[in-house]
Amino acid sequence: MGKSKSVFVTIVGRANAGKSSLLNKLVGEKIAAVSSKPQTTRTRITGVLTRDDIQYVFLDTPGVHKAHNKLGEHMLKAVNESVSQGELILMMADCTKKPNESEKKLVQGFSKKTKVILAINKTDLIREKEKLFEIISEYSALYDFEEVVPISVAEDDGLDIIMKLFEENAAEGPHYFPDDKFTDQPEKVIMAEMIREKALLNLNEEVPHGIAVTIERLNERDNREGEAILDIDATIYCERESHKGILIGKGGSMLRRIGSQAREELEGFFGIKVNLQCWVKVKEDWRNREGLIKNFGLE
Ligand SMILES: Nc1nc2c(ncn2[C@@H]2O[C@H](COP(=O)(O)OP(=O)(O)OP(=O)(O)O)[C@@H](O)[C@H]2O)c(=O)[nH]1
Ligand SMILES: [Mg+2]
Repeated sequence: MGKSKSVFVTIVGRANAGKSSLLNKLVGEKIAAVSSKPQTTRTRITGVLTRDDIQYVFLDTPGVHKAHNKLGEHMLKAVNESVSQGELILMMADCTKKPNESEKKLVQGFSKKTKVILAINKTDLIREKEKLFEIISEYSALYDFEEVVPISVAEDDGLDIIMKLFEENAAEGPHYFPDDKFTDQPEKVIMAEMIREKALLNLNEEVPHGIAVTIERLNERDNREGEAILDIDATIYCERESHKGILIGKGGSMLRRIGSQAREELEGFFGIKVNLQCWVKVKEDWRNREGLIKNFGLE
């Protein structure tokens, strides 16, 4: 064994670039919710990977966007705080999109002493190399990046290159987390996020953005066959009475679908049979109410 080393990598970028997908891939566990809807991630999520003597600590952050409510402002604050603390930043872009205003603002906030690597993701979606070069040069004009690396998280392409760059930036020092730990997310938060992810997957337009999930009760017991079962009671909050109807669906079909997809993932992750009960409640316009944002742990 060599000397103990660690490196902190803050992952930032536009919404939907694939930041959380990358976090999950690098850590090797599904710890962050992923969806095709922008603003999936709402708080900073820590993922940890310990390989031999090096501990990599990845900080996934909400995608930068133009905030339309108080929750959006909290999300951007989480990004700005993470950026100012970061030793090393991995900015993620989407090779099918040109830089937007939020990304321009983001790079302006980078401190001169922080190294920033740019990963241009989703190269699997682009056929002509010319297009990729165009995007690379547009981003390179925005900021003096240490390195620019085209990657595809979906196809596991280029991830070895960025890992190598992280490794080169590891500094001698203690491991900040136990070597077998892979996230700082409490169990209940992981559960709630799995349920929210399934809601995002199944709902459209305004409804998914106004969803919040809380875990009300957890209880482990043995069933009659002596098999361990985890009872989970969850509340899914939405913003309007009309959204509640959509969330429950015809004869409860939508809520059942979300519940059964979530249960399957929960069982796989926690390695135990799960009995999941989901309840739906309305909290009018909660994304603009500080008290509720705080209650949902999104402050
Ligand atoms: N084709 C393709 N899709 C990808 C790739 N990486 C991620 N995606 C998809 O892009 C979408 C967004 O992924 P996320 O990981 O949730 O993106 P994010 O940057 O964390 O988004 P926010 O949390 O909203 O900021 C999902 O549908 C992913 O499956 C990739 O390399 N190729
Ligand atoms: Mg995310």
